[in-house]
Amino acid sequence: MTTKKTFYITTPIYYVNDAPHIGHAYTTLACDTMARYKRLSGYDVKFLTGTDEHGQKVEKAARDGGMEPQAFVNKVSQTFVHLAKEMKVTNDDFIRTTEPRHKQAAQALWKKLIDNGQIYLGSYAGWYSTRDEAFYAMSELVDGKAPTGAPVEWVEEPSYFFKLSAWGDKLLDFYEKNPDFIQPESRRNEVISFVKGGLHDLSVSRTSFKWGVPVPNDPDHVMYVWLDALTNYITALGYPDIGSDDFKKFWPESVHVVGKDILRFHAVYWPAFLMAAGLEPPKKVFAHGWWTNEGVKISKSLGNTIDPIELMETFGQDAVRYFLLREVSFGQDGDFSLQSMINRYNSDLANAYGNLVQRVLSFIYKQCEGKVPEHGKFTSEDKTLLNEAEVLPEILEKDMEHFAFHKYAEHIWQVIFKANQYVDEQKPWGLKTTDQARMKTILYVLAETIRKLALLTQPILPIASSQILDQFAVEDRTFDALEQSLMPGTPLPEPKGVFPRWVAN
Ligand code: ME8
Repeated sequence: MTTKKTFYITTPIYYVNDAPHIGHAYTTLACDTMARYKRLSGYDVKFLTGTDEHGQKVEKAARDGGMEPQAFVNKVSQTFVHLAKEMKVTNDDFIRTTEPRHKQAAQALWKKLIDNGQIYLGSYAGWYSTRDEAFYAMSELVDGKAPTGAPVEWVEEPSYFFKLSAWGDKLLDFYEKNPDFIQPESRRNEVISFVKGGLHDLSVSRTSFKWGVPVPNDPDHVMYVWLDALTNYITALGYPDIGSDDFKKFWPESVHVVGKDILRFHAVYWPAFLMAAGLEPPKKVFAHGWWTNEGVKISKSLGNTIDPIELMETFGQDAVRYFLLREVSFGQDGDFSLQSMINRYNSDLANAYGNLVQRVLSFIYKQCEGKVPEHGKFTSEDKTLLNEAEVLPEILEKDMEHFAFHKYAEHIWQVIFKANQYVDEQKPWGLKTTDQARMKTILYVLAETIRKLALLTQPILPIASSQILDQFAVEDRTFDALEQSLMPGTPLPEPKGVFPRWVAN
């Protein structure tokens, strides 16, 4: 029996203090693209997303909305479930931190940390930002605010502490032995210098409000929302049952994709909690950049959040995915503008990809009796194009290894542009009456190139790729099929266009 390679990918679990916006959609789409890519490459994949429902910030949002926290989180978490469905995201599970399975896991992790002598009772006196759900040292404040710009308040309360200060050297050692753990590289350096600066013990419980997982054996305390939230990644694998199938299969083969705002929690606190509990840290944390809207930070108070559902209704799911993944290098900040969305759509999707598929398919349908054409001997131009498509999967594998979604798209589009150029140079329609055999060979080369391209665009453009593959009557759609070729004579359905040009009304 051969065992498949496994791959576990997670999004952050999103706070349910507010409706999802384009930033949340972005992380989820990136993970979905990677999950699809790995499945097509033959991996056994688990893809997790979900919602972070405890803590002071969510409690406050519920009270501001005049609702009990449980009723409020039940309602808002559904907007995240709905978004994932609308985006056709292929998550295997959706975790909510108010579920019994999660409460059980978080409390079990707590008990393990107590048993291992990693948590002690003390009292906290310092600054706290509810917006960031983070404790800040006096020295970190900038003009009386958190370094993120969030307001802080003075908090004094009994609190349990995690002995984070004891984990600095072990973390540095771990980063050194696992140079790919934090990506991109620049972010890794930031984390290393933060840890080198010295770690303080971390307050991991609160007593001034109740909306959280109760601390085992001390009901006056609720667990600090980040200790609760980070545990979600192992709850979904069946923790505390570390002998469960999913835990054995997927831990620690895991990648946490997060925004750069929450890297410290994932790259410092989380591996320290896990090591302290006797568990292995995850394989990788990838921190991507921040989206702005027409150059301005996206925020509810500025009223400039972008609703991903509205955007998908206007442009379609595939176009939104393509734009977000192609427009900026994954890891860098990016700016959303409607005009650049329209430009990308028209130049790359309508004019380049859509047009290539459309003109080749309709020509084959009319001139080759609706069947995959026979081909003769290939010329050197034919071989060049066929070869471009043949070597592409290897290039793309490297791109995906580095989470370089923008490069993945760019490399595919280079071949799409070459295929369009080949059509223009070979002029198959001009051969209709003079050299049918050559015309068919050209069309075969194009059809086979498009088949490969459509297999490879599946992770970024799942809907259009599937429509294109339908039109070439392709059955096997895994990346194994990249090794095969179209069978001449295969009947094809009547072609339908993909990506019509976007014209503003
Ligand atoms: O931090 N650009 O939840 P959250 C890019 N519950 N990505 C953005 C973005 C933007 N403008 N805005 C949000 C939390 N994001 C915690 C996580 S995990 C154990 C707990 C994305 O609702 C990005 O992935 O504030 C960021 O890290 C995440 O949403 C923050 O979501």
